[in-house]
Amino acid sequence: MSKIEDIKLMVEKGKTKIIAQTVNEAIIEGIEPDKILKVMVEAMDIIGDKFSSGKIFIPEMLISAKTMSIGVNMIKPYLMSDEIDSFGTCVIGTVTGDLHDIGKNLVAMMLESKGFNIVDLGVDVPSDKFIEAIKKNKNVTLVAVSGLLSTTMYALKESVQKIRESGLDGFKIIVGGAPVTQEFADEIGADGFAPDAGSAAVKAVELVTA
Ligand code: B1M
Repeated sequence: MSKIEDIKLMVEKGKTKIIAQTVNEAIIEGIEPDKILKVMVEAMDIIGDKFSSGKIFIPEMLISAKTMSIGVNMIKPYLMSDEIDSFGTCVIGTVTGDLHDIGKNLVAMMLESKGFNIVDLGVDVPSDKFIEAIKKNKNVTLVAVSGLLSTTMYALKESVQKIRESGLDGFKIIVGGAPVTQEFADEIGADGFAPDAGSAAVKAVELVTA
């Protein structure tokens, strides 16, 4: 089995102890970090499908998520670019009621690589915490809100609404996450939407430089 297939299987099986070494070996062999990220995301999709069909349960999902996070940390230095433009501060978090953070972490990483200073509020973030962070931090140009569950899409809507109602300005709001679409982002009044971490970074720069 090839190294890349090994990595996919390790994320799927939750091999937390050996993933770092295998990813490192893959990088040394010259496998593109983008390719490593791609197979890890594919493994998480398999995990999601297995969960949906009752073949695995929460603990297995958690251990796969932990394995992927270790793998992402290993490739992080290779995904970061040397761009030095500063686009100000981005306040980022996953909405209230939602504990998924891998996608949000990837978005934060890509934004940082573009030159945003990142204030990561973590997961399960209520709208008032976003507002507090916008007030507390200097030069907030972007607020990035992630939501992974259909049931937390309402929280995304509420977050955008509450941030707008706070009367604070000078920043753009970008939303994303598996159930989110451009149509939904428009409907809830977000300034931007992106389907994945790479395009989120491109969209973010476009929004703050418009
Ligand atoms: Co959960 N979970 N989970 N889970 N989980 C999903 C999302 C699910 C699709 C699985 C399934 O049933 N097939 C399903 C949601 C169904 C739905 O609502 N439509 C689901 C469910 C149901 C649940 C629970 C409700 C299960 C339960 O308790 N019965 C529960 C909810 C807990 C809660 O949040 N309150 C739950 C719990 C968990 C764990 C905690 C066990 C764990 C998360 C651990 C962690 O994140 N640290 C987990 C996991 C691992 C998953 C799957 C398997 C993987 C998620 C992931 O990390 N994907 C997931 C199935 C799947 O995704 N196929 C699933 C990889 C990641 C890179 O992709 O997060 O989509 P993603 O991020 C992408 C894009 O969406 C986008 O860019 C990212 C990278 O390209 N993106 C943005 C994300 N945020 C963005 C923000 C942007 C722009 C783009 O701008 C701001």
